[in-house]
Amino acid sequence: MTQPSLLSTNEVRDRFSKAMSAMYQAEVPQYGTLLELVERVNQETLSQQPELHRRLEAQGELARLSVERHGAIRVGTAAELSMLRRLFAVMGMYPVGYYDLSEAGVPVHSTAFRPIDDDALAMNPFRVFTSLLRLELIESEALRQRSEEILAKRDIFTPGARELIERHETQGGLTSEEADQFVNEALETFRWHQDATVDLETYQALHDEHRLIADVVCFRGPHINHLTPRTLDIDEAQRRMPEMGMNPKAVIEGPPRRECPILLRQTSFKALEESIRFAGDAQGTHTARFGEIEQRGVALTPKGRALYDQLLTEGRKQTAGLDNDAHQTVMQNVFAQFPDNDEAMRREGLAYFQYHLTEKGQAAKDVGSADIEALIAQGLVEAQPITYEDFLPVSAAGIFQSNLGGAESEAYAGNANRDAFEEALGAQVTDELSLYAERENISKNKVLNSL
Ligand code: OOG
Ligand code: NI
Repeated sequence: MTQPSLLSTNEVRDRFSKAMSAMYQAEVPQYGTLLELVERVNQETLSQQPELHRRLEAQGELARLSVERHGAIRVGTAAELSMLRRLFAVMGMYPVGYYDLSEAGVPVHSTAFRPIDDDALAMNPFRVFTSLLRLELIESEALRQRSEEILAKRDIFTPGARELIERHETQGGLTSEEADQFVNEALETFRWHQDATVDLETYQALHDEHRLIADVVCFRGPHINHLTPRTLDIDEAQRRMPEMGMNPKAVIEGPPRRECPILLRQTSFKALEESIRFAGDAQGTHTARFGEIEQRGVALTPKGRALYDQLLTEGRKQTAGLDNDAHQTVMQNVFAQFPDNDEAMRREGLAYFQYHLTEKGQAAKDVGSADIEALIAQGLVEAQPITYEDFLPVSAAGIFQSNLGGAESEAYAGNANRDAFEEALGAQVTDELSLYAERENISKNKVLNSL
């Protein structure tokens, strides 16, 4: 008998991310409006900036632009987190990076499940920012216990999803038909539930401790709380949000607008108030789901990141309470210290680049030089910025806060615990910086070997 042919994990992820987007558009119609806005702004930006168009096309970024998005979920137990790790592996998504949000007053720590290889990222870079609630940080012993009991009773995965995850693991993949079943079953985990699993009183008690605790503990599953398309001009998209009926958060998070974008800029429309039926039939509301947009730039080296963190801290001291325009002006002044051209960032070792042969380089043979700078100067080699594929803890905290409606609180600060997170996950998280460094090195060696 011939072996059934197995689908690539990239294909499974692509199907899943599209199904997830369709589900979220049906659940949160404003997300559909946001996609329209981003699509329109992206088309306009590309036609106004032919050079950007050319560069994105050459880097293979254009093809993925319309499918590119990230989502976020929050779970309550180690068992849920480690099963999610296995679920995401079916789609070629692996835990990258450790984010401590306790620093910003949110009692969670997080990772991003995402593809890693160049090919996988080029096809569909779908990422899911995944947070684990840290019950150990909750002050009230009674509430902590109550939360643990409630969480112990739920299973956020369907039996079908569990079975197909195991099949993927033993078979080394899924057939096309199994993949479609998997997408349907896995989607159930991320679906919104209008019915809470607890009564209104319990919800209120948890909510009063921290809104996020109620969000994680009181429902059958970790509903996807936002999906985020990638825009090429976040300032323009933010400006137009109100025209299209969306209420944007006060400021765009991250670095200011630049000629050569770095890392990640993000903004969101505020979470919607949704009606909920609580156990015992009481009606109430819950606010959790929102929409976000992001603009991505080049990944920074540890040196670049240190400079970013330093300037961000300086900027934040001056921006408290400012509106977006004033906030961006302050940030632009502060970030004037960060070189704003690719060449300078590369030479100063601030950002990661991928090296390619130019057409001239492809025609050249046995150049016999191992000096990348000389090869660039001769027009044989070109360096292209590597896009940042990860997240930023301070920005993530800003996104959390604007949607939790709370002021920042220091109650949980200083509690990074990567070991505990990895133990819950059942695996180590990959260090994101080592991935960029590796991609840069591989491309450099490939270019040098071929000349
Ligand atoms: C996650 C917030 C973080 C981002 O883009 O930084 C995030 C959450 O609210 O669960 O998605
Ligand atoms: Ni997000």
